[in-house]
This record gives sequence, structure tokens and C-alpha cells, in this order.
Amino acid sequence: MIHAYVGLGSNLGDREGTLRAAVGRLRGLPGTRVLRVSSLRNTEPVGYLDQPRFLNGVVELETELSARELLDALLALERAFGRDRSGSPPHGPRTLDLDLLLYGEETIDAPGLEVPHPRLHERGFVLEPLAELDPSLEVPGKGPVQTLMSRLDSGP
Ligand code: GSY
Repeated sequence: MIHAYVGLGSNLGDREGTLRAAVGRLRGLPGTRVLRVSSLRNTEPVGYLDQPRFLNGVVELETELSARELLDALLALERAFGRDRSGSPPHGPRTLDLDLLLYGEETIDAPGLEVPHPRLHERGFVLEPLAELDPSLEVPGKGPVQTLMSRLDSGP
């Protein structure tokens, strides 16, 4: 069993309903158990600013799926909730965003699959809910979540 963390995000439609339903679907993945869900928080968009506020959170799970199988399951869930990655701008509004943030202590750099998530350490909307679940959680190659968060607070 591998311990993994998945980022949740939505800024279109019934954001909370979508995120709660997505967590329900994660519970149904084969060989997978949802351990904890962080609180959901309203966050200002980062990167592409001209879009609605997001609702963000994090799910902690344990799974027998490989990282690739888990990623494929997350992408399939995004599509099931109406996300279309083809036409819309890559950083634009989305009904559901499921990011594979951490997969055990593994570092993976394969086509379409990068773990830890490459921007995790610089995103408050991911670090905050991760720290809520486990402030001492280590991001491989970057350090503990709490330290990464304090670096964000003190600026570049
Ligand atoms: O990769 C996540 C999508 N995303 C978000 C998000 O989930 N939350 C916030 N606050 N800003 C974001 N910008 C992008 S892209």
C-alpha cells in the first residue's frame, strides 16, 4: 500500500458539490482507501488571474494502484465531471481539477507523470491543506510542508 495525496480544485458550477462527489468517487477506486480529507477553502486564482475563485482541498489516501494507474483514474474522473482539457486554456476555469501531489516518497519524472507535483512547493492553496493534515509531511527533494509554507509567507 502506498500513501498518496491528491489535490482537489474547482472554480466552475457547484464547486463544493463537485469536490464532495469526486471524493466519493475516489472512495470507489479499486484497492484504494480514503484516509482523510482536509477542509475546503476559497482561494484567489494563482497564475491566470482573470477567472473565478477556486475551492481547494487535499485528500490523503492509501492505494494499491501504481502512480500511473492512479493518475489515469484521476484524469478519467475529471472527464466524468465535465472537464475538457482539449479546448479550454490550460490554466483557465475548470469544473474539477485532481492533481496527483505525492505518491509515497517516490520521485517520478515520466511523460505526463511528475511526482511530487512540480509546482506543489510554491502553491499556498496546496501547502495549506497538506499542512492541515500533516505539517511534518516531507515533500521529496523539497523538505517539510510546514517549512515550505513559511518560505511562501516570507516572500522570495
Ligand atoms: O492546478 C490547479 C489549478 N489552479 C488553481 C487552483 O486550484 N487554485 C488556485 N487558487 N489557483 C489556481 N490556478 C490554477 S491553474
